[in-house]
Amino acid sequence: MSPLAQAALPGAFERSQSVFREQAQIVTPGRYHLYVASACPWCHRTIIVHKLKGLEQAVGISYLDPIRDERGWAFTGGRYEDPVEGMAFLAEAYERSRPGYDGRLSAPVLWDRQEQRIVNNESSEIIRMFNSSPLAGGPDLYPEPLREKIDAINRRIYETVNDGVYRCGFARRQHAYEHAVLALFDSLDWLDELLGKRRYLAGEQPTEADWRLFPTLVRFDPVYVGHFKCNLRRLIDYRNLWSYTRELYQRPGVSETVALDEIKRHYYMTHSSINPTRIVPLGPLIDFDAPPDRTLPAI
Ligand SMILES: N[C@@H](CCC(=O)N[C@@H](CS)C(=O)NCC(=O)O)C(=O)O
Repeated sequence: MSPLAQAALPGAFERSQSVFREQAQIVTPGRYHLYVASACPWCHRTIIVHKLKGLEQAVGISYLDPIRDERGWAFTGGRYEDPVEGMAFLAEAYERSRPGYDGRLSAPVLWDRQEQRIVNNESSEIIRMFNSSPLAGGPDLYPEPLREKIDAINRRIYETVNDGVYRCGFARRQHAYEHAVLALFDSLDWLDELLGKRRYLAGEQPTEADWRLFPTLVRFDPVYVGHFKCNLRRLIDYRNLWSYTRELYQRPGVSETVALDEIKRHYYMTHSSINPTRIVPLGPLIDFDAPPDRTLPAI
């Protein structure tokens, strides 16, 4: 079913579009700054690509507190500080960019320090800007010959998996929930089969398609199975998909981008309509460092 048809279901969750969509060429070191919450899966993909492309010196990062209240994402001190602009809330970035702005205050945000405004708040576009920056190193995550394939994979994964888990968790009617859960697990079954044949989604090397999927997979058993009722199966029940998740986790630089404690506290303590007690479960015990055990056909 198309997103339009899904959105038309009574009680279905509908994500609104990001509104700052400018494309910037990241050519001047220090000009752009990334505001993220490690807990958020959309931010997580930008953090991973920033790291894999070696942009630490060129683009600074400030981290937001994982617990969000009605004032939105905040810098609460300590690890969650904005030394660059001295903001206390991410709302200030939106207000400074567009005075009177009253839309969603979402993270991630790519901020232009020179112009003092938000350039872009759409993670899928921020990772493309990082990937193509002349200041970046590392592998090309969106290689020309694979673009069509990557786009097609991204489309299905976005609708049914990345956003799919939210469509399960935030559905307000039984039918909308069931529709989203079935589409989600249909895609996980497809991915498990695909990853029995291919090392990564688009071939032998990871591309942005893998790094867009990974943040959802890493949150799956700790959060989505329980909190969002995505519980037909667990990630660890899918042999290939679970091994693939560990393989990505164990690649250099990746594990340090995964803040499991923040992830759990964010979801369980921020969505009080789903979890009014705000109690954060202790489990599950899950070992992302366990050795991979996929058997792939020789190429
Ligand atoms: N399409 C956006 C979605 C970003 C998004 O929804 N972020 C969530 C955090 S997981 C957020 O900031 N929500 C707060 C709000 O919407 O007020 C992207 O991929 O960048």
